[in-house]
Amino acid sequence: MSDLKSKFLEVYSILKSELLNDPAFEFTDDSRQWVERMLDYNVPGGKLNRGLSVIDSYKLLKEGKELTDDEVFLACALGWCIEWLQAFFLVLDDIMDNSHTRRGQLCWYRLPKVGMIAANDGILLRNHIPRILKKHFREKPYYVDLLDLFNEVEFQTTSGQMIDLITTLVGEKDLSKYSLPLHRRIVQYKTAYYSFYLPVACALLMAGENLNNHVDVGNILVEMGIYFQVQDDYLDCFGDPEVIGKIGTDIKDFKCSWLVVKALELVNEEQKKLLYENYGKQDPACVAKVKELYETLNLQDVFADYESKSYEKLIKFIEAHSSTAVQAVLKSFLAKIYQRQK
Ligand code: DMA
Ligand code: MG
Ligand code: MG
Ligand code: MG
Repeated sequence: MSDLKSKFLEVYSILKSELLNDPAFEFTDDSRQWVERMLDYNVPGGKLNRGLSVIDSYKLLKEGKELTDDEVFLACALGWCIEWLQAFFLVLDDIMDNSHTRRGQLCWYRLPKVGMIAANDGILLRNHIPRILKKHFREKPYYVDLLDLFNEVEFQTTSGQMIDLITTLVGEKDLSKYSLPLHRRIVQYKTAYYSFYLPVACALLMAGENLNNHVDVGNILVEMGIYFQVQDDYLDCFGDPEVIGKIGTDIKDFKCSWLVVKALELVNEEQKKLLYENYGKQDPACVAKVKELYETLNLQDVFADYESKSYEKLIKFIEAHSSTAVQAVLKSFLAKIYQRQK
């Protein structure tokens, strides 16, 4: 494990122990154990890309200057706030998407002892973020901006989840409304802001920057986030569940996935009929027919082409940016996700 990652995990233990001894709540042994188990199950088990990116980005913005222990701790704490936010969204997303597994284990709400307590656990995860920020950032000049950033991004993500979910309303299942602009709108809001803009924005605030002066960076990160969610949609169908740690649900959930949008662009009349008849059905035989159609339409190749074109386009955007430190931040982020398998 890299030094940075082990340092990052060390900070998790510290933040967790602070939350488990929060004087604002009189914990009993039972309640403390519940929260500890819930945190360990849902917060640290992912790739940690978002969280680690805060420290990476901050280092690059400091252009090689050695960070103090305090700076490393604070960047890690902000990274963990993003991981907490992600855990909050995922616990609830898995309920709403009726998913089975996440990060190689049963979804939290699927554990017999948990069930719908997971809804409250999700809210608790969300409530931990301002507590971490208050404890460690209250005296910082950028404290208000941090709170505002997390609030804005949470609102954007929740709004994205809302449009993701209302496109699949039972009784109104209509593939003819699925298009690239609708897909783009959904993924921009549900994924790009919290996964890409937020880590870099946290690093910029820590470095004393005003986010209003970095709208261009935000625009590039949103493009990167859209590309990242197209990969997620692709892996939902074509990824290896053993590797991605989750079983895809987009076809049976009638999701406005990039794959179905591309399929709709490429089908002939007969294939279109097959798609309309089988998309969004729980029956595994219907799901299999849709997958077969995706293969007939060579969506793997269509995706590979999209992936390399997106990469080229993003590199061009990045290289047009005036600051080489910012370019380094963005390139490091892109390198982490290009051709990812998980
Ligand atoms: C993810 O959408 C978005 C959020 C805010 C969790 P998704 O349902 O495609 O994610 P996953 O494939 O991880 O369930
Ligand atoms: Mg999901
Ligand atoms: Mg979802
Ligand atoms: Mg997905």
